[in-house]
Formats: sequence, structure tokens, C-alpha cells
Amino acid sequence: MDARLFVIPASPPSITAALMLERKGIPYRRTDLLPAISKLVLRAAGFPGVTVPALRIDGARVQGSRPIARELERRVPEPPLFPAGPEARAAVEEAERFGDEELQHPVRQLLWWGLRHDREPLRSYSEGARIGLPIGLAMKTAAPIVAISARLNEADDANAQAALFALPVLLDRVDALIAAGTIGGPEPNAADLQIATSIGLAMTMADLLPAIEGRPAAALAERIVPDYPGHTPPVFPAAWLDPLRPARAST
Ligand SMILES: N[C@@H](CCC(=O)N[C@@H](CS)C(=O)NCC(=O)O)C(=O)O
Repeated sequence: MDARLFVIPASPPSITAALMLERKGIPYRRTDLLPAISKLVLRAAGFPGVTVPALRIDGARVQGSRPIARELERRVPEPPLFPAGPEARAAVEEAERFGDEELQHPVRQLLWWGLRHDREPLRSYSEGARIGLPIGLAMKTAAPIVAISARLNEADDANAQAALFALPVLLDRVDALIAAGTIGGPEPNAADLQIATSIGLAMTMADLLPAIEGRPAAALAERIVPDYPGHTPPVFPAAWLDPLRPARAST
């Protein structure tokens, strides 16, 4: 099988897709892209959309973490990413949808809000990536990339505050999925791989970590993505972190 995965370093769904390929034992080459510029490269590579992860596999082009999960499951059924029973499958698919549509974006917005206020941590998120130019040089040209990415992700003050407000509820939902056995089992399914990466990214942000560590969600991320790249030191105004405080006290 000839597979090439297009990613942005430290992007949760990109890491999800890489983990799925690894779980299926499919060897692949990885192309690391800079945010924003990724859109031009993906179009030039013949993908219809402009987001990563994007997978070229034996000539076929598949984009998005959920379509990639299904394509890999179709091509290589074992080990499965989805349970066989219809009820269990529906539960995993719903958890995966939640991870993709509800959890992923607020975490991404918080990262870009932070980078907009301090670009320096971007270097840590690119560790180990091959972006086609030395990281020092990339950092010097990062200002427009960060500005565009923050704008594209609508990482403004209102949305960052809304994301911080939503985070405890999202984490409770992940913990509940683990308690129900939908995710967190010994063999990671598509929802585990989808959700753990967003939690992993959230845990790289110093302001968010206290609200996550000690939760079952944290243990899931530590197991599935133990070396999540990147670190953002405290960056949010203290008052914005109020919604996270009850969660801290209860853990
Ligand atoms: N929900 C989609 C998300 C795709 C997405 O928004 N990816 C981001 C990276 S996490 C992206 O490609 N952003 C373009 C950019 O940053 O320029 C999936 O899971 O595939």
C-alpha cells in the first residue's frame, strides 16, 4: 500500500490519523505542512478540501479524520477501529462525532488565541517536524501565519472565553464516555483516537492542565498520546479561567 499523510504538526486530527495508520500497521510517509500554507499545498496535491489530515492512499484521496477512519477500516479491517455490534458501533460513532465536531475546535481556538499573544511556544509545537525550512527561520516568518490561522479559526477573545467556559462540560462528557466503556478500553477505537488527541493538545496548555489532570480524560490522553508535542505557558487573563476553577476544586 502506498500511503502519504499530510499533516500540520501538533494538529489533533492529524495525530489521530497517524495513530490510525499505525494501528492498522500501514506504513506511510508524512508530509508536514505549515498552517495556512497547508491550504495551498493540499489544493496543489489534488485534495478537494483545505484541511489536514489528508491522506493519499494507492492513488485515492481522503480528507478528514472521520472519513480517513472509515477508509482505513475498509481497506484493512483488522484490528478494528469500530466495534462489530450495531449498538456499540453507534455509541463509538457518536463519541467520535463529539470529538470531531464539539471537542476539537474549542481546544484549537484556545491554542491559536495563545499563540496570537505569544508566538514563541509555536516552536515547541513544531518539534520533530520537517517543515522544509529550519525551525529558527520558520519562527521568524511565523507572525503572518499565526495571524491568519487565528483569524481563520476565529480565535478571538469572545470565542476563547466561550471555549474556556465550555471546557469543564466537554471534559465531563469525555469522563462519562470512559465510565460508560465507550472509550478507554484496552484496544483503542476510532473515538479513543479522536478524543485523546484533543485532550492531549489541551494538556499542553499550562492554564488548562490543572482542570484536566487527575481526570479519567487525562489518563486516556497520557496513554494514547504520551508525548504530545508542545507547551504553552500561562497566557489567559486570570478572570477568564474562573470557569475552570470548580473543576479544579472537585478533582
Ligand atoms: N474536523 C476536521 C478538522 C480539520 C481541521 O480543521 N484541521 C485543521 C488543523 S487541526 C486545519 O487543517 N487547519 C488549517 C490551517 O490551520 O491552516 C477533522 O477532524 O479532520
